[in-house]
Amino acid sequence: MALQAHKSDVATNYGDEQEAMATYRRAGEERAMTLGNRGPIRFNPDGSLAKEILDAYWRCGFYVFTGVLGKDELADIEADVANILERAPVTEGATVDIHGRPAIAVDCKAPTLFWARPLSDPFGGTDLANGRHPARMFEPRAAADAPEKIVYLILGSLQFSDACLRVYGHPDLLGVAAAIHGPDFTPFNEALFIKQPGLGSSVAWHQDGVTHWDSPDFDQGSHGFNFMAQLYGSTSANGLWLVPGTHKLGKQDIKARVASAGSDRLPDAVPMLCAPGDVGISNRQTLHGSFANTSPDTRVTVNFGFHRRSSVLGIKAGGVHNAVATYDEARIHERARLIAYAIDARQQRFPHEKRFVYQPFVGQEDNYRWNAAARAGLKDYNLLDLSI
Ligand SMILES: O=C(O)CCC(=O)C(=O)O
Repeated sequence: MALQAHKSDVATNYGDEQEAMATYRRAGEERAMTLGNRGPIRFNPDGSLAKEILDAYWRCGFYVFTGVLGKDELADIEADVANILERAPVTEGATVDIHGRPAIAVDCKAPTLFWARPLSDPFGGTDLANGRHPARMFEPRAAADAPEKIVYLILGSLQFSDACLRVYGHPDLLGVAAAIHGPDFTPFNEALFIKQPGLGSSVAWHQDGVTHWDSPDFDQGSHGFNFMAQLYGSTSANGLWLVPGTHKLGKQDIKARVASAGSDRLPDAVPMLCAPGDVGISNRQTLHGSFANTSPDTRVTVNFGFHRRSSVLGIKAGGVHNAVATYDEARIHERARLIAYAIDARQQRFPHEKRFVYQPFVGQEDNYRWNAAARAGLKDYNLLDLSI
């Protein structure tokens, strides 16, 4: 499977819903631009994150940081994603890639490659992932010559891409994580979402998080956030949509929202609009989803999340991304070594950039130098994802 050119002239559209979708997208784009939740990452002289950014993030449940990744870094990511897709099994269940070589990830124990029929909704209305995607999305018809199945999601993605690992170690993004979750923030998981033109499947409306909804100390930050770095940008047609403010409201009745809308076009949702190199941040409790990509534009999202330590330490969790376990300090530290490696990998590639100081690993940096042995040690690292 190859990464399609950034722009393609796909001949798909949204079928019977084409007109309604076009109107919905235009209205959503207008609403998105009035929210006041986008701009460059800005820190105060004392290193704290600009208050307007924090306020807007907590008000809306998401924010778009503009211009975070430069051209060189985007080129690195593009090359890695193309390489991953070229090394993917030629079809689901195959053990070789398109060139007959042993395919990537077939020997992984942890979940990695997720396949779906082109333009389908693989999760909506199923019990998968704790049944958290209760309503099915509209499934437009794919072109007759489309492949039977495509890879649309890759978990444990840092073991396959140094470029994604380096994004994970970005000093300003880690600074944002520390501002939101405190300096001892912890990892969640990492993924690549790949929405190819005329193929990319939908992600049905959902809220992430399984553990804290009924907790007595539940609050708007209980389940952490995801960064969403955009290789080619994201549009109202291929990008994530979110319902602002829902991260504060507890578990939403998604079926009822869809029923009252009369379709999967939730009326108060807005798209996360990004240029190449922009990085969205989305509170995992915010109601969100994305539509099948019938547009000519590819979306590749380098997705990675963080938690505050108190949301994971001592918590019995799992079942969505890996085995059920109670998370102790040792488990968190072992999983957080990815942050230490990422910081070092980034420093090697961008030596003039300020190196982020990750508080839980201060003094241990020499044990986490990025090299071939460290890379080999990342195999199946996502068995330890902190999945709350
Ligand atoms: O990027 C997408 O389309 C879906 C992302 C998502 O659902 C998530 O990160 O939880």
